[in-house]
Amino acid sequence: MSDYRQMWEKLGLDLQAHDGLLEVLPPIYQEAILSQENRPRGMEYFDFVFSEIHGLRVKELVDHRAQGSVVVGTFCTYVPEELVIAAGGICVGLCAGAQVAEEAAEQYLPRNLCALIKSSLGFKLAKVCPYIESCDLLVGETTCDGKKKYYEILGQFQPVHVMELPQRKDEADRALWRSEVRRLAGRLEELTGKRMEPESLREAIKVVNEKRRALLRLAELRKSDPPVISGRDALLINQIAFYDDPKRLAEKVNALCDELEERREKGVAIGGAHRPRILLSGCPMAIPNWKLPAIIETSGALVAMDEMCTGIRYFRHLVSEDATDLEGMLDAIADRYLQIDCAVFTPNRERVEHIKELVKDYDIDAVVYYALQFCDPYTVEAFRVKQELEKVGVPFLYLETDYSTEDVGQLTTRIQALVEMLEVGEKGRA
Ligand code: BJ8
Repeated sequence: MSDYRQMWEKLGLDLQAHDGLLEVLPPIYQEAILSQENRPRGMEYFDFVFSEIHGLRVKELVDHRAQGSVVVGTFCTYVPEELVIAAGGICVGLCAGAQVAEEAAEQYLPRNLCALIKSSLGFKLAKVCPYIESCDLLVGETTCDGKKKYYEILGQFQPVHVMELPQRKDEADRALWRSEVRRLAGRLEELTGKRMEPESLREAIKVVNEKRRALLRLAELRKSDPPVISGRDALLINQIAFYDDPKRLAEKVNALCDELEERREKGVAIGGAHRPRILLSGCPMAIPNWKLPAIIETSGALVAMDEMCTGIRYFRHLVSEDATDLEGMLDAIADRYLQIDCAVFTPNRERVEHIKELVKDYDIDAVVYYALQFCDPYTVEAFRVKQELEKVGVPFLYLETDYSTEDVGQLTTRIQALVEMLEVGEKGRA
């Protein structure tokens, strides 16, 4: 990593603060990820990508820009990465998953705001994120109120384009969203000085769909029992999918899936617990937020699936590849993204139905609901999810937390109690 100091300096990072950040990451990674037993060989690539998190990939962004192309940063799965790729750009997810410069962020933001937003601003203010500093444009969206207002502040530091995301899915909303997708395409054309060509957009749709297909293939393999991959490793891959090169990522995920299929055939399972099988549902978990999955998987359970934006919500729907002209492709992109069932929508029946489907498909023993403190959409929607799961007799554990480690003991106690309860139930049925 030391070879990159000049690059970081040029990007305007605070080298001392950045050194501090790079020192704390390896031990967290060791404890949450590398300590697992019998991981698939294919995880080596993702370990390498993580080890180079502020190195090689950032260098690729810098080189890309040196050739006259752009880098665009996003904070939400509603922002269509196809458009960025079609504009010849690289799209990187910027959500942050660690407590950084909280006090500095609280100069701009209220204390009672979710950790994800506070931490994203913290990384910017502390000048420790080479990704955000590499961006020519940040694309925000009107999802929750906190983010909406946060983008106004972020706009004081860097160019920000905000997409107006409707909160319902009626025809008028679809029309608005389709026009917003075109407005973003226009903004990217302005940024690059080039028209968006149908061939580039067609290719971009294919590239992102291929990434989604690979992630879906991996998700399918998580149905295996005994499990061939842990929830933590699957989460790491999903987190990396937000910033790695999409073609390379798809290739590596597919190679890993070949290995996992072989493992399944031979009955080779991961070390650690295989049951109870947990569905994690709720807010996204950005790198390096592995707190909850690590607690669950060291408490004798397995995270078999994640119903979150750093899980299946990110890649579940594909963009239709049927359209032949630019307008048709833009509509297909808008329609695909409007299918996402984030809790900011009302009504949001699809999400509850999807959770119930996942419970069946992944042979889930209990749902652990992960809400970031002060996140209104997900904390409020938890009630509906609980109600519906109770009707079908699925155990539900609601956990509200943030990025600190102060509540690890308390969370562990609650998760262990759930695991014990499920194990007793299992014995009772046997
Ligand atoms: S599509 S989940 S990435 S909005 S946790 S900032 S909602 S207060 S992250 Fe999200 Fe897009 Fe939805 Fe996904 Fe607000 Fe809640 Fe914070 Fe959140």
